[in-house]
Amino acid sequence: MLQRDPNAKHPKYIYMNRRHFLVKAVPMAAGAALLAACAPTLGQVTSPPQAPAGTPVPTMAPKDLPAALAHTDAFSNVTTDELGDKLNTFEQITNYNNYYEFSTDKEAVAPLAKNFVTAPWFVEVNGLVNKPRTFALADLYNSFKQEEHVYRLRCVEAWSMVMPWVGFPLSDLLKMVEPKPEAKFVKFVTVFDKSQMPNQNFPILQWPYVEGLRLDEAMNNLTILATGLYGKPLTNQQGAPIRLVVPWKYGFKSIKAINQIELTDKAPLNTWQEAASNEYGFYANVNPEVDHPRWSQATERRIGEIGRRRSLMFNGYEDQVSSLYQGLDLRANF
Ligand SMILES: Nc1nc2c(c(=O)[nH]1)N[C@H]1C(S)=C(S)[C@@H](COP(=O)(O)O)O[C@H]1N2
Ligand SMILES: [Mo]
Repeated sequence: MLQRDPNAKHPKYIYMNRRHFLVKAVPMAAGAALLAACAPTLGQVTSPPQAPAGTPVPTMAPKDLPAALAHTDAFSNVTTDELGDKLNTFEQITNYNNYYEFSTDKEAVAPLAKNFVTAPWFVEVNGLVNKPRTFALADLYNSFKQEEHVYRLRCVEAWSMVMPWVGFPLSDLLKMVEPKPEAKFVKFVTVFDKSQMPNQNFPILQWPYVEGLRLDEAMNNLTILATGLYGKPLTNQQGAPIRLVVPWKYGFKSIKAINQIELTDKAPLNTWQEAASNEYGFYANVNPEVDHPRWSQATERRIGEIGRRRSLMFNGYEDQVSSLYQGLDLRANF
């Protein structure tokens, strides 16, 4: 399995698990089949949702986001977050990315994702809802008010940035599809497109990338679907055309390039949990008191700063989210 190494510029691959070792050793097509066979819960191969028959092809391309934002306060020219921390620059944010579908080298993601085609794009929302619906990107731009949300992003590898996202509360979308009473979790899936995402041809992680939230976490005001950054449409390396941002959780929860959202009654097995369940859990709340088995989570490196700063409980969003976890053992539910 792939192990993260927070100190390495180029992460190391350490194959410790026999199943993954075998997968790596066999030819690609067979490897993919073996992976699917070994993991029936996640092995289901999905292709990008197509437009339902009769749906007009959307005319709005990602470059038209600025038009959709014309009547909103898309970028307010703020320079800090609510704690007074300076925003990271557009250049910093878009040239240091975790996006394993393209590369495990953070600085190689941007050039490799440059030509990723994001139009047309559809997001299928289904599962335990009264009104399942496939949204074209233009529907998502136009149906929901796009606003600026300045959030800190804290990676599980102990680096962080401050980012001015553009997006809308996930709760707006969920209310529209009407979750059924049995719905307790939300599962998110990244597009599966081996022709465009080179590493999806290799068993580095289990593809497509999957994430999950409890429904109440998904409904929290802080949880957004992001469509832009610094008042512009998302760049490909940031997860264009639409990605999740959950600022009080480690960055791996903020799944990129989403094309499926499913309401479920069981906690989805997220990709990093599947890769190493002793190291990455379902909750992944930022918690300086619970270390990663291989490194401390007490401090972090803010990109652009010298030295380290102390990490904050729930990444500094304790007031807004601690009530979600009342009575939960945060050490056991890491
Ligand atoms: N599909 C997908 N989503 C992903 C990842 C990934 O590899 N694939 N990496 C995650 C991790 S570990 C982090 S820290 C954030 C990084 O987001 P950024 O590149 O916009 O800073 O994206 C998350 N979302
Ligand atoms: Mo991360």
